[in-house]
Amino acid sequence: MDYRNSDPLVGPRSEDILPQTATTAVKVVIVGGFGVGKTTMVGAVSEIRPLTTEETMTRAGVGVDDTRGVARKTTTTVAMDFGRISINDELVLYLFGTPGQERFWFLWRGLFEGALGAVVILDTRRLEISFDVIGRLEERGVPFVVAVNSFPDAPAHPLEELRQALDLPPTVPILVCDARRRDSARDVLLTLMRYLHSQAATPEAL
Ligand SMILES: Nc1nc2c(ncn2[C@@H]2O[C@H](COP(=O)(O)OP(=O)(O)O)[C@@H](O)[C@H]2O)c(=O)[nH]1
Ligand SMILES: [Mg+2]
Repeated sequence: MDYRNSDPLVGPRSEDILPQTATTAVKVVIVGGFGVGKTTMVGAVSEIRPLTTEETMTRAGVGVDDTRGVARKTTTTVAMDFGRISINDELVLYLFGTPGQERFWFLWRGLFEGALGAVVILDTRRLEISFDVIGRLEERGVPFVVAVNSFPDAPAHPLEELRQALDLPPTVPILVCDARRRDSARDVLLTLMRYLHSQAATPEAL
C-alpha cells in the first residue's frame, strides 16, 4: 500500500465525509487489461483520495531440485483501486478497479459481490486483452458499458466497428473517454447509471 502521500492522522478531511443526504450506495467495478487506464480513471473521478493497493506475492518454489540448491521465486503484483464519487445528493458510487488478466480472476468472485455494474476500459492498440474480460462479465450477467480510452497513438476505430469486433450486443453502450479527465470519467459512470436504469436493475433513487 502506498503511504507516501498520507496525511498525518488528524481525522477525516471535509471532502472525505459522505453527505448526510446520501441514501443509495452503488458498487461499480472498473475492469480492463493491464495499463488500459483503470487507476487513472478512478484517480481522476474520485472525490476521496483514491486508494491503490500494490501487493507483491512471493512464493518459494516447490519441488525444486535440491542438488542444485536453487530456489524458484514467483513475484506477482496485484493492484486494486478504490474511489468514491457522489453523483447527486443521494446517490454515491463506490468504485473498485481490478485487473483483468486471467491470473487475477480469483479476485473477481469477491469483488463482484453486490456490484450493480461495470465499466470495461479499452485500449484500441490492444483490443484482444479485453475479450476475456467482456466474456466473463457476460457469463456473470453483470451489466457493463465499454469506455474506449483515447491514448494519443491509438487507432481511432469507429465505435460501431469496435462493437462488432468485440461482438457486443446493440444495447451495450460504448463511448470514447479520456480516463485522465474527471468530466470524461464521470460521463462514463453516468452512462453506466443510465444503462442500469434502462435495464431496470437500479435502485429507486435513480
Ligand atoms: N495519453 C493518455 N495516457 C493515459 C490515459 N489513461 C491512462 N494513461 C496512462 O497510461 C498508463 C497506464 O494507466 P493506468 O491507469 O496505470 O492503467 P491500469 O493498469 O489500467 O491501472 C499510465 O502511465 C497513465 O498515465 C489516457 O486517457 N491518455
Ligand atoms: Mg492500475
